[in-house]
Parts: sequence; C-alpha cells; structure tokens
Amino acid sequence: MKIRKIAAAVCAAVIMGTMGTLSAWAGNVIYGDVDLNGEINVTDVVKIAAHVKSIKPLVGEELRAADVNGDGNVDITDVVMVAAHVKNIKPIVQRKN
Ligand SMILES: [Ca+2]
Ligand SMILES: [Ca+2]
Repeated sequence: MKIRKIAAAVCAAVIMGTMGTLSAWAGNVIYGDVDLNGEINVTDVVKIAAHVKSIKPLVGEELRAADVNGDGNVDITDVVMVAAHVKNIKPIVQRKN
C-alpha cells in the first residue's frame, strides 16, 4: 500500500510539473521580470539594458517579459519603466499576457 501512495505522489508531482511547464509555455510572464525569477529588481534592469545595447540579446520568454509597455519593441523606454518600478517611482502595471 505504501508503494502505491508513493507512486500516486510521484504521478501527482509529474502532472503538476507538466502543468507548470505548460503554463510557462502558454506565457504567463511578469512584465519586467526578464530573468523570470518571479520578482522585478535591478538584475532585470541590467538584463534589459544589456539587450538594448546589443551586449546580450534576450530571447523567447525573456524578450517578451522585457517589452514592458507592450509596443512590440524592447528599447530604452522599457529599461526606464523597469528602473522606475525598482526604485518605487512608478510601478509596472501588468497587462494580460
Ligand atoms: Ca527578475
Ligand atoms: Ca516596449
């Protein structure tokens, strides 16, 4: 019986993991959270700035999360918006993914 319980727990964990992956794939990004760690901080500002300066281009979800104002481009405006958020000057308003 114990083995069945463990097997059920493992199954549940796998299903949960798959669902988590799918929802990430479906694209629930936090705009401004470019490194996708769940919070918007100075690291994200640095990453967007590096992208804008063509030092280290962002791809995929990171790139999508970096377009904070949703105009289709990741540029200095997005850097400024994330910086303002981090400094508690102007919080980023999350729009629908
Ligand atoms: Ca982050
Ligand atoms: Ca933008």
